[in-house]
Amino acid sequence: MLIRNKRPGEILPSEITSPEAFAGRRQLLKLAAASAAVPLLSACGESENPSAAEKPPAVSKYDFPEVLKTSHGEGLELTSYEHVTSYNNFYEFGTGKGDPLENSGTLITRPWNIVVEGECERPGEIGIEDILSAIPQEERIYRFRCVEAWAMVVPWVGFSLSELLERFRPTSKAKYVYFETLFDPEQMPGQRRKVLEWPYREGLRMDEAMHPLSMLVTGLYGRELPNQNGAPLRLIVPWKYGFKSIKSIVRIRFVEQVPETSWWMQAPSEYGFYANVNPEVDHPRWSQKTHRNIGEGIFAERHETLMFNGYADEVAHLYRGMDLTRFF
Ligand SMILES: Nc1nc2c(c(=O)[nH]1)N[C@H]1C(S)=C(S)[C@@H](COP(=O)(O)O)O[C@H]1N2
Ligand SMILES: [Mo]
Repeated sequence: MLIRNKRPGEILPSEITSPEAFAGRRQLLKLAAASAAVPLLSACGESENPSAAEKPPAVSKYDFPEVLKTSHGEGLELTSYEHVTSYNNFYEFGTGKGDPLENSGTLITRPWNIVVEGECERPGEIGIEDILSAIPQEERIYRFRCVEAWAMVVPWVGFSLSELLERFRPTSKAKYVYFETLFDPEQMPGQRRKVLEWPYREGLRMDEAMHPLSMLVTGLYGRELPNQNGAPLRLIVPWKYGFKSIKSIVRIRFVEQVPETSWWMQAPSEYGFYANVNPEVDHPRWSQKTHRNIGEGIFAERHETLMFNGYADEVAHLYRGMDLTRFF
């Protein structure tokens, strides 16, 4: 059974997975298995290619050779795989940008279950393997902008958050969605020190969560999501600062009241609940008008940051009438 609901049998696998999706997934696994042999053959040719080190690792069972590619992000220059996976914020593995790559090998991502609870008709639990087989994966090139004024352009693999949430039938009382990262100081050595209140917590207003651009991510560059980027499942909300994009999610809760979220709790004058990318509202300690792209070097020309990170046409209506200097 794909979703282990509290009332067994309420959602049948056939209800949530089309036969096409099942067949498609099997096809993907076959393709992945076939290409798993390729690295052996091509390994000898690798020395001819000086950029080999910048390439993603060999295909694994969880890679996505056949994702549907959306037209989003066309014309944007991608940040290299190497930069996306080596310059990270993931305080569970240390506060330095290189720490997550170095320290996240201890995170065990299979099996991995996500509890979905709160104001919904069908609370339950779902495993990452069931998510991968039941929900078609897409590649979407999104800009990603950290509140620290650096940015990346990444070909994320995943699906709209709404696809998962709808399966649990949120009620009309569900005004916000709350997310939690795994808490396990054995696997996440950064949690042995209280640099943040663990577990890492985030939240979205319900209409933000149901917006098609809000994405649950399972991979990048067509490959399984590396641990340092939030394996096996993380959020990406492309019009918000990066801290909203919570990694390694184990709990999702529909709630009536605005939830407490990690950086907002930590420093409410610096990090708001909304955290929409907004060049007009500066962080109290630095400007948000421009950013640099990771990989271009610290002396490269800075780029002008766009309202809602360039996604204003899609999302500005969510905030009509709101004072965005107050609700930052
Ligand atoms: N659990 C958890 N999620 C997190 C963080 C974190 O420290 N812990 N850092 C956030 C911040 S500040 C940013 S900018 C992004 C970084 O994502 P990336 O490393 O994939 O670029 O993850 C966000 N999600
Ligand atoms: Mo960030």
